[in-house]
Amino acid sequence: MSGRSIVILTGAGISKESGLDTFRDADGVWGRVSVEDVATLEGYRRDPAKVHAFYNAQRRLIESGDAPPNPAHLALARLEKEWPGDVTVVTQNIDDLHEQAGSSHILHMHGELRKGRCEACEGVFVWSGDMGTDSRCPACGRVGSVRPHIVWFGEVPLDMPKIFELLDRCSLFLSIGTSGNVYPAAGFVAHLRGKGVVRTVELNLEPSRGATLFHETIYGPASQIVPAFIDDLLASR
Ligand code: BV8
Repeated sequence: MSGRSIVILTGAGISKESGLDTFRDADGVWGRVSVEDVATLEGYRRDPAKVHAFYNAQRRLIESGDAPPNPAHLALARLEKEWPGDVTVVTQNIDDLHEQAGSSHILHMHGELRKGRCEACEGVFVWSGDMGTDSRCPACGRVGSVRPHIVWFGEVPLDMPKIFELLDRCSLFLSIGTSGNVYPAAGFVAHLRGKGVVRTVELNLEPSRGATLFHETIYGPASQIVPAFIDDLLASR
């Protein structure tokens, strides 16, 4: 199996032990705020200030350093460095904990908290600090057209052609910290079942909606089960 490429899908569960809330757990985000209000274009059009405030609070938290990468993020960065083949993290997460941990081959299919996008010139740019309806686009200078570079429900995820190209040539697919509720990410494992040659492994706190589709499943806190799995994988290379 050595020298073959690996694709790793991550979700909010990998960042939970870093202090970032998941979405659908009992103490999750969607229990406190309405998806329609803050994670849809319609909600943004209805009340942009509310949506900016929602993401500004999350951006402040990751910029504060109070939510550092945990051993699961660090283990994936180690795998990228030591595995004799390509390792790509395809994350649903909008935080930058994979980057902070040292991973460099990362695709943020749902966008990034630390980027903004201009609805006028379509420029995408790094953004730190709060964003608001009075923010100016650093590319075209317009005020009021800057939005979070985040994929809301009903919007097209980023890098899909690249993601499917990587899935179609990988020999190992890991799914870490995701409940398998959101498509198209939740459909990746089903896409791979027809491929035969791919080993698929779910590493999560509890079975996801797609658990039965995986060849192997390992349950427990990511900061414990992911480093252990990566150690075994590297020992077997
Ligand atoms: C699209 C950005 C078309 C905002 C997000 C097919 C069927 C049904 C519906 C659809 C479908 N196709 C499309 C849809 C509609 C929709 C969808 O999937 N709806 C669902 C809810 C039914 N999808 C879309 O609209 C997508 N767009 O499909 O366009 C298209 C498709 C393909 C190609 C071209 C075009 C856009 C979806 C993106 C929406 N934006 N986020 C923000 O982040 O604020 S989604 C949001 O959910 C986050 O990105 C989050 O990451 C993602 C998934 O959630 P999870 O990460 O899994 O988090 P969750 O809380 O659910 O689970 C956490 C897990 O961790 C749990 O299992 C828990 O047990 C575990 N855990 C907890 N603690 C730990 C742990 N694990 C390990 N250790 C721990 N310590």
